[in-house]
Amino acid sequence: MAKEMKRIMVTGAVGQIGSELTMALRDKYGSENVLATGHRTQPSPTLRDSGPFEFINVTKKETIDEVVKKYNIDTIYHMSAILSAVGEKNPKLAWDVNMNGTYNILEIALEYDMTRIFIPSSIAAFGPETPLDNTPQETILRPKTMYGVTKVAGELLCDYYVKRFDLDIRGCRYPGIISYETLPGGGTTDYAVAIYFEAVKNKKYTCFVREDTRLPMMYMPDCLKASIDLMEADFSQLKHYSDFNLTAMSFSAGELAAEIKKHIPEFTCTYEPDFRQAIADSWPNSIDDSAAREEWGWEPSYDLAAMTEDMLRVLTQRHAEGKLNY
Ligand code: AKB
Repeated sequence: MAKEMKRIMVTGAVGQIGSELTMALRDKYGSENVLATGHRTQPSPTLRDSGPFEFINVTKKETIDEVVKKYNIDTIYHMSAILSAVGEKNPKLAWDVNMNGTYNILEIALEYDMTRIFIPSSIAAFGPETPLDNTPQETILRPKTMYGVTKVAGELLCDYYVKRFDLDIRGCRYPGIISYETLPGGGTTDYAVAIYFEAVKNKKYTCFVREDTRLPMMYMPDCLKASIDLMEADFSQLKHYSDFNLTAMSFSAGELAAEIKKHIPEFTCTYEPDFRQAIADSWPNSIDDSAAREEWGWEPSYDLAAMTEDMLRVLTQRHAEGKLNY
């Protein structure tokens, strides 16, 4: 009989995914049962006032230990990470936060005999030798970024703790995540978020990857659904644990700009690739996520058209009210 998730902690709760995931978990499991934790960035008033919040440093195990004890935590969503672009600028920091942070979370999970742990991976686990189209679940994992290296090592470490220590750990390879609430910090897929904000604000955008750059992507509501559904799945039915391929759509930067233009005809996009082009080129065009569909019933709701309509509806309204924080 699976143990219940009663007291949840989210690390990286001030980040792009963590901030919205915390609110979704508070809605589902009760605000007082979901502890949001961040490093240095101040939480938004919504995050801070809707439930408990603490500052921790995932590279310092004693700071995790303290809040786990204080709040009697039995479940962790470990969302804090240094993303691909920042990781290339500061590989040492990426290793420290992503590897030592993950190791500390796993050791804490072991010490406190935790119910369940979620540790996401990313399409960054793949590399240029991986088949780029419809990338299979089981495939070559030879990333060329430090972020990717830590994601592959993280997947292996999680599987080790499942097999060796009987822990319940789950995770998926997130594609680029698009959202309007909290801006992403330092990833390669950030252009697919920035383009919407710039289109609404300035009617033009200079994209840092080429027009034909195609990557797997997902809208935030699907990302939240996937993260919560995977944690709710029957562990005994899973054949994979922490490395599920996951996707909702794939589009090129040019196709994204064309979709926005359908709503904002005067919008123009120019392309000035920088160092992030090489990272994008080393990642898949599209993903085969049939293992996630078969093992825990994954099915996305948003495609490019539906996501664009929703993103522009919200951002346009915020802009009109003078509330577009960008
Ligand atoms: C990044 O671009 O680094 C992230 C990711 C795909 O994991 N958004």
